[in-house]
Amino acid sequence: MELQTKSLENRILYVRLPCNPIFPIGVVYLSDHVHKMFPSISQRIFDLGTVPPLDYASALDRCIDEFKPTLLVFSWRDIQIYAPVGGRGGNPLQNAFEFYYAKNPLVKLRGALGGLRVTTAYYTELWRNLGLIKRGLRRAQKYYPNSRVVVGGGAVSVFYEQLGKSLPTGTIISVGEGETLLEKLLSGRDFRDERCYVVGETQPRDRMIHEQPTPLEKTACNYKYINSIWTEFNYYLQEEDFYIGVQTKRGCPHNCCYCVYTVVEGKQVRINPADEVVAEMRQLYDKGIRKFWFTDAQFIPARRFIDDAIELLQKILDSGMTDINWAAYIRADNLTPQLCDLMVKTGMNYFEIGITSGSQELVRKMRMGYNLRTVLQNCRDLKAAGFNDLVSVNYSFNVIDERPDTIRQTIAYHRELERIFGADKVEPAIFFIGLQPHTHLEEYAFKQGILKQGYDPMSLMPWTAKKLLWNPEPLGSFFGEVCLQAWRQNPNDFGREVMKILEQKLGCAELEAALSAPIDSKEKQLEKLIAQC
Ligand code: B12
Ligand code: SF4
Repeated sequence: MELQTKSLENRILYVRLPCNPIFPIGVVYLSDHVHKMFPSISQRIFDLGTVPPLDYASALDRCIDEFKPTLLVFSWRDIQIYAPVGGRGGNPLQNAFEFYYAKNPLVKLRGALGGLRVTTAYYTELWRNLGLIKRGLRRAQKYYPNSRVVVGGGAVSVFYEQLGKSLPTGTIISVGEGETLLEKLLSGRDFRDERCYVVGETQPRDRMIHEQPTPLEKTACNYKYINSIWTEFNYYLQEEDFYIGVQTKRGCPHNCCYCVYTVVEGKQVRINPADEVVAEMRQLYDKGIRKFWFTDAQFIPARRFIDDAIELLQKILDSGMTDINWAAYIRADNLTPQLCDLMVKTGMNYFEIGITSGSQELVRKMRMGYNLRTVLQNCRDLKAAGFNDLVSVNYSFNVIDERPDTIRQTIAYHRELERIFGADKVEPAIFFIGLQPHTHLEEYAFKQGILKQGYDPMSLMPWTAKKLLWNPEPLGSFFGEVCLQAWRQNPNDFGREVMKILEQKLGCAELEAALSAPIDSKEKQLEKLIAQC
């Protein structure tokens, strides 16, 4: 039954703000949900991820002139990226490290110039996106003076408190999933109990991001409908290498000290019914899609969700979609031989394990809840089940209490993963943790006096960025130099080169040392300090 809308004239335009062409699953799910609740509302999706930069403004104008929306839903995916990847203005990590740590003044200068370029690109993008939101609203108000704007998406969820300062009065700023907010807004109900606030009218509630999202039973997205409101949908169907997003659950129960997913999505894991997930994949499959990314914060968040993963994979297999590939973030401590077997049979050809360190002691200090011995055993099971594809293992050195011993342990651990999967199959992805608001790491940084309350987490000014790009001394300069050496020697295989240099400089521990982590009194004190955060 259709819910009553406040105004029957609602015309909703979903604008995915400029972004690398990752499938815009967020706006697809939102528009699908709204259509299921209010089938008579007109909707359109406009994805700036498929538009060349010089045309952003004019293409947005054209779309608004044509569609004349009463409600603009802007979806903003990413703002801040600290990883060893080529960003839009160059490699942000490399530039930052050249600027902070290079001994050679010319390299330092290059880093400064590169950093300036990245910083300029960052602020240009930020202001450009804010400008697009304001421009879109002004344009829409020419047709309907009461047109409103709502903004949400991954980037907004992280920086919701800061963004309010730069958006027009009346903008609704949303944290996390937006389905129920839109539903309430469209039916004229009070929506302020959702995780949102209205610029100029309300302030974000204290710890709003920690509030639980409203429960929602997800059904298969109706792609026939999506196709009818999104002319550029085919863009993502043409290239074979796109992994199309499919969400199988929401939420993560863990507490990893640097992670904000667990608050954005909430700690309560909500499983989408397996039949609905398969029905959604089937529609994409029938359109020729063969690659899927399960966009869950974690595909198997804890052992108690193993049966759900088994049910889903078994149903995918039974559906006859046997020539697909899929990828996901996998907590590899939650595998069983049966699950491994199904993962291989259903075509998992890439996964990311975010263990962050190969030292059990540090993994525990970061509150990650991983047992590294179990991870190794499960990886052996996966290999035995026939997995012969790529694994990306995320390491972030220097997070909490790193020292030469723990680095040696991480090397030992990584070498063991290489023995299991093959050195060419295990890709060490060296991330430096971008310190994010609302995480335990942020609290820890306050307690340690590294950050002051009221700092701007969106700032990319060198003095703030150095703190947010977590790499504190005494090991900070050492890692800086190791990374610079790796970029010099082998920029195309950065992660493996970092591991090689670290091993040359520090050696490799016995594997057993990496896996066992006796708690000493100093550690107890540190854990107490983190626990207080
Ligand atoms: C899966 C994932 C990936 C996958 C994506 C695979 C794929 N093919 O889709 C991979 C691993 C490739 C990836 C890569 C990156 N990612 Co990522 N990724 C995620 C993750 C875990 C889920 C995103 C997702 O698709 N969720 C499912 C969909 C349905 O949700 P959604 O898009 O967020 O939309 C919902 C809500 O946001 C909301 N919503 C969305 N828009 C709007 C608009 C309005 C008005 C409203 C009300 C609501 C609303 O409602 C939607 C439906 O519920 C998030 C973290 C998280 N837990 O959210 C990070 C996240 C989106 N990624 C992020 C980043 C930074 C990146 C990288 C840039 C990292 C890097 N340095 O390399 C790269 C980008 C690579 C590139 N090529 O540009 C950040 C972005 C924020 C930021 N820091 O700026 C996030 C939020 C993680 C974080 N906290 O830092 N990522
Ligand atoms: S890092 Fe992964 S396991 Fe840890 S809280 Fe975040 S999503 Fe969950």
